[in-house]
Amino acid sequence: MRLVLILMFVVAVAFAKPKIVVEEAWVRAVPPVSTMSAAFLEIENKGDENDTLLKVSSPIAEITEIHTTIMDEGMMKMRRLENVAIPAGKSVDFKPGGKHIMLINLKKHPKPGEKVKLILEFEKSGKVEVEATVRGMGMMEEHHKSHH
Ligand SMILES: [Cu+2]
Repeated sequence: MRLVLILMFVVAVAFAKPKIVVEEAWVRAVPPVSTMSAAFLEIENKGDENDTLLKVSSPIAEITEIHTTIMDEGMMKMRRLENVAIPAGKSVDFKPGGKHIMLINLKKHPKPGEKVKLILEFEKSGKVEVEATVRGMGMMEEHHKSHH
């Protein structure tokens, strides 16, 4: 009987964990003169425990920072975030005009159609690697036009 209880406890602990799923990852294509770009994605936690995104890195950038966009006296400004909470059962969007992954001091310029590797590091889930698709500016403009 005791063994059964112990086993049940072990199983319960094993199941109580975050389950991170990264979707819709893309990187903005930039002209060769630009030293920076940004990556956008959607992080979903399908598990039953909270997790936290601690850092992101990419082979194409020397420095990678997590940013959010804020309005300060009518001006759009970017602010660096130390980490981002990914609560259990919730998804967090990184999209233009909001949170994004800043790729600073580009070693390689992302061209439309290419794949860029992003390595996300979570407090509990550890490292999660994703392949982000590079999208061109033209595609961005078309996307904006469709809203007007
Ligand atoms: Cu930024």
